[in-house]
Amino acid sequence: GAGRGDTGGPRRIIGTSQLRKEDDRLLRGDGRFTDDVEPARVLYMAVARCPYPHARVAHVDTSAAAALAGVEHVLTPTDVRRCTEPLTVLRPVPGAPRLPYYALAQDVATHEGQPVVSVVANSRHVAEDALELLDITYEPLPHVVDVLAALEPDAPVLHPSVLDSNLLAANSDGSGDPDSRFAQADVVVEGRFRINRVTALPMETRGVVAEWRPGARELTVHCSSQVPHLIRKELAEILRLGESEIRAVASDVGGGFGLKLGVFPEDVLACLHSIALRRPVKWSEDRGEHFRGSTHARESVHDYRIAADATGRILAMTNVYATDIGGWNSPFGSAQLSSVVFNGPYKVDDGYTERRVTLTNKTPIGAYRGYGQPEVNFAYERLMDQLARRLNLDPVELRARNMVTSQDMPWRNPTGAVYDSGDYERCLRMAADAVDWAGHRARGRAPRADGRLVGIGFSSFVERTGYASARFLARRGSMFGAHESVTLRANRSGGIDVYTGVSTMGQSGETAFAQVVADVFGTDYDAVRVHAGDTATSPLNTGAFASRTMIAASGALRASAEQLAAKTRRIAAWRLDASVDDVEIIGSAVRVRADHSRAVPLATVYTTAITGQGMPPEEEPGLEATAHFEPSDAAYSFGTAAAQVAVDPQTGEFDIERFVMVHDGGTIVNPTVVDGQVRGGLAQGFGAALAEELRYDADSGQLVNGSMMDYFVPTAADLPRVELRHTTVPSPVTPFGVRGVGEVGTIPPGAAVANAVCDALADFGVELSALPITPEAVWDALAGQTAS
Ligand code: SMO
Repeated sequence: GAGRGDTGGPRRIIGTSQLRKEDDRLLRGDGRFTDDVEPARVLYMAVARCPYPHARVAHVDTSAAAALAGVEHVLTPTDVRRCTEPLTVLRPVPGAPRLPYYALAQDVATHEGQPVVSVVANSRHVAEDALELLDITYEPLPHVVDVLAALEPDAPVLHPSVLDSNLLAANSDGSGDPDSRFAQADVVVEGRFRINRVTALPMETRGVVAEWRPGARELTVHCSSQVPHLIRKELAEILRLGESEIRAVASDVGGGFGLKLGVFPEDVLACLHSIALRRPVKWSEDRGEHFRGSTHARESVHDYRIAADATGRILAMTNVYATDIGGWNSPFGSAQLSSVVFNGPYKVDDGYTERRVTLTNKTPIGAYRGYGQPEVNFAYERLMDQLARRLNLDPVELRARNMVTSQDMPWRNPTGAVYDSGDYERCLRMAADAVDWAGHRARGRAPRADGRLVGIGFSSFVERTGYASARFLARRGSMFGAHESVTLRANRSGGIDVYTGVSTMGQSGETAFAQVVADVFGTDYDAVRVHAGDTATSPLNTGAFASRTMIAASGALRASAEQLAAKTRRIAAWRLDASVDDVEIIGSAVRVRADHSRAVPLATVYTTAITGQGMPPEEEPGLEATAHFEPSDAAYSFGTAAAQVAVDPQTGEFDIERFVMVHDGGTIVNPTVVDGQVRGGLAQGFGAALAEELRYDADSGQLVNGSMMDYFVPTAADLPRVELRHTTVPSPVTPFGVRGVGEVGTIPPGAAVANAVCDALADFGVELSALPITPEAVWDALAGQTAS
């Protein structure tokens, strides 16, 4: 509500820790997630999935299932082929052919968990019982689940009608003359780094409620998505409908993390059932389905090299890698940033990356918080420590010597990424001071009384956040652009309603958007209400990913708030018989600057505009503004994390005793929210660094740990305490100087912890090169090594 008293002077709301607007409803259980949507006459869908990693679907007989009491409809591969187009990819891998990926497997399924038949019944139980009555004949085919084995000439080929190997696409990028720099180098460090397959594991699994009203020709699709406007466009294409016939709504989203980008098979199936039945159809993914049917992340094998001179100056860097995409091109393509920022925060002029996007008989890999950056950070930061050891240099000094400096920026890396601004070395020094790096070096490597060895490791990083379509997307076949948009609408209670297509998935958009509007407009934070995630009410936008929301949306929020404020002041000035330049908006009123007794409540101004009664003669009625904004480029968040560990060299067990994260996200809109975003990302980063790994059995091709019993995700009790510090160098390429903060926490934990363990065990010559870093992995690395 609005109507607050005057607070007596201009104040900034940007930069303050306002309480989150989302929390009241979430803490009271009043959130509205997809599974909370329960329309009258709704029916429930269940999906039969291929149990093999690779199989011909030879025969499908649905008659017994269809005959079960309570079953209303069954869809077969043939039905889907007849009435849909293949699933679209929001961000195609450059050079990749389009695969015939339909919502139900056609002829051949290429991973365990791929949907084959779907059934709708009057309850989920009946629908699942019907799955048992399906008669599906599978002819298992040879499979390959290892990303390097999939590239061997004798590997079974997944999509022979389109490709004669499993190489979906090869992409290379770079500049300079790295080969001759390697030839001239005093020292070269290199290694093969294996990155584990993990899952984003949102608390809310995927889900969809589709409701087709034939008379209205309107398909309403509630879904748990980061990108409702893109879902609408994709569904229109896949279902052969017009966009105006589809309304996509994402209310509360219980975590997205990149997984909830794009249309998945079940979204299409629920829509098809609803269109056929003329009744609402609902599907809620269970956790077992989630592990097999929702995209996985990260898995890749990197061959990295760094060339340096005798002083430790980096001469060249290369990253040649195979990245697993699973059985199909996923809804969001493959993570791109392992190539784009392969050099991290270091000044490398000569370098290249070469990526081989590889098909395997596993669940497709899609986007996940970090989008390729945790992977390469692990590799280049492990190599920086190895380079320091080879040259007998302090790893902190080696890093500092090679970092891009604020004088260098804007600085273009070998793939064309332009680092905007920042003081990378300052974050490194702050982290080193925080963990008393100098004291640690001086103390040497003597074990503690309990025999444990103490190590400290660093990870310096950049995170590419946001992007501009001109620089990043042009000519790459992307189905989206780079802009954000909002509509602001004044209401007669004296408040402002904000409409955005960015859904609410934990990133606090409602809070931050309201802060920017209140700040720019001059009204109270409580007077601004944000309505998120409905394509029917919001202007066409892009969505929440790439840590981009504030970078792009704050420009639209500022422009629309300025427009709305200008008209508000014109109307108020006319009513107050004052000049526009002499009035200001403060809190819930507009007043004359020189005489605060001459004021008019905002509710009165808004009512004037909405009724058109008492308006200045030249003004049109209405008080509403829509603005679109595209940032000029990406902004790079940066920082350094430092981990202190104590390792038992007898067992490989280790404790993370301290973890310091020094981070720069530019101008901070809400300090509490930024802390929460960084800590949340770190929690996922620790999970992937220390424990999480989706394992497939090579012989059977089965996912062996696809349940919450077997896939270890850390809880708060399992995580180290994080000491978080911020610097705030404003970005010159974004509104207000903001940088993205959504994904940054996932990047440094793996390298920082691995470097700390290797520091502790330096006398044993241990070099870790795979994630996750488990006690067993440390013990394996110790085996056969003896202290020097
Ligand atoms: S992987 Mo993020 O949602 O761009």
